[in-house]
Amino acid sequence: MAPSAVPVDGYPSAHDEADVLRPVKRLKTDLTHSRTESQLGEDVPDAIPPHPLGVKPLGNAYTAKTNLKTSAGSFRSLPDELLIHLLDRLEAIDLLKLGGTCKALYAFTRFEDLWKTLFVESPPPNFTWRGTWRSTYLCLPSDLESRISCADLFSDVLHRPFYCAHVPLKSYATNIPSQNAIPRLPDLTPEEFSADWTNTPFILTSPVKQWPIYGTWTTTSLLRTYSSVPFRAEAVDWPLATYVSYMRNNTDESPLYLFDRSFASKMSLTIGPDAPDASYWPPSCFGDDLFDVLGAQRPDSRWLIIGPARSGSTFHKDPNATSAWNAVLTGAKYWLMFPPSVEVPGVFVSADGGEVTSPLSIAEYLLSFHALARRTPGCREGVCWAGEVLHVPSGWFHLVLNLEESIALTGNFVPRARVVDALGFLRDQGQNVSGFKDDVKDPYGLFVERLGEKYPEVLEEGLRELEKRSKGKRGKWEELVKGYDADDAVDGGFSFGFGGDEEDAE
Ligand SMILES: O=C(O)CCC(=O)C(=O)O
Ligand SMILES: [Fe+2]
Repeated sequence: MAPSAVPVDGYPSAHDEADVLRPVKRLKTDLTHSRTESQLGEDVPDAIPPHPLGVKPLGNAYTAKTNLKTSAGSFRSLPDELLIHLLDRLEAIDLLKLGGTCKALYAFTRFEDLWKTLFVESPPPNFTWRGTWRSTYLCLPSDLESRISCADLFSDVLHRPFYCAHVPLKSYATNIPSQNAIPRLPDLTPEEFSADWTNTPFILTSPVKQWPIYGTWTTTSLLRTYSSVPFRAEAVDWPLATYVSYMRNNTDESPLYLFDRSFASKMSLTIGPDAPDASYWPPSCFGDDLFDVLGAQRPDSRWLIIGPARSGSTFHKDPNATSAWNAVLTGAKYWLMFPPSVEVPGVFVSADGGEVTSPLSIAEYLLSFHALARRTPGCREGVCWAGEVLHVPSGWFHLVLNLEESIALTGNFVPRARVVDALGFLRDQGQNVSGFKDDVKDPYGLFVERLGEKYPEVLEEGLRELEKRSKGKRGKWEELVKGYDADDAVDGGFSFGFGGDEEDAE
């Protein structure tokens, strides 16, 4: 289903947006010094523009004299969520026709997510990004894009994503309580990291500044060399030039995030630490990466990350209990983190702890849960500025918000002191193990075998520790059910006990 070249949507043009890239309003990026909160730049509360079609939040319907939805024929009685769900099944031509029947359906059929779905399902060949999914999908010059006022339409389903796409977010990264602040250090030695820091988030302020690519990689410089190279951004593979024009001119609540695992070959990069012409190398304090023993069978472990302000990563843990480092080359990232043992407000984890559901966008999460998250014991927060690298310990939950347009590199690894986590995850959470190719039938067995060949003492120590942990868990369970009496249970008189008198006396 390829869209025709210039379909017009039946409404006169009321809007005249130039079909060119908007010049980017960029904050000055200081590549050499750490910056402070006050340098985050303006992000003022009155920066939210009116909805382009004048749609208002649902609550306003209760005092309004007219409501456009009431003239939407049989559609008037459908809840907005259901209406969007139905519209999501329609082809472009049907959306266009339906949108021509009344103002309410005009507004609903203009909903950007509908057009994003159509675009992802069948992108027009040789398209140009035109600022919205709809005009891009329809190859519609912006001056033919209509803007009919729908000021008497009240819908949270239509208004909320628009609000979330514009509500200022930078303030969430300010006034971090001192007990939450992620420690900032110039650097660490491998010994210091291994002894004290493998389970603690921290920000290193110096190692990245030695990388040859630091200070030379900017969006503009990358465009000079790689503009036609396709990179993966979620569901699409776009030439860098297309992604950058999208990144600089979109109003998505959750902007597409360039997250490419094959960037090194696409960009012909050499990665250190040993290569003399390396473009960059993992910061040395992280020491040996034990997943290296998996060779060609290791899951992907490095990514190039590019995104506009407001893009980022919703709450997750990194795969296979790996740790990670994340180096910011340009821009700044706000990190919100929790240790594995903490129940993160607004995040629901499957019973086996493997699957994380956070259906909320970053903006929605921050609006609804940030205050509570900040008060939750264990919460860690920090801003990682250009030239700095943040450590994500194995098993820690993290949400990341780009405070500015950012370029970053990340690497996942298994440090010696956390090998037990990777062993335990591969052994016990098979259904959540990810990233191994299909021909690897037994990731745990493979890791044990390869680790044993190269680092037998590390394997031995890891397995010993794993056994201790498993016993610990069993021990806790046995202690917990100590007061359980099978006969009582049959009678329905089950109760947990907290140990007998003898234990109390001990
Ligand atoms: O830069 C980001 O959005 C965060 C990426 C991430 O989750 C990581 O490096 O572990
Ligand atoms: Fe991550």
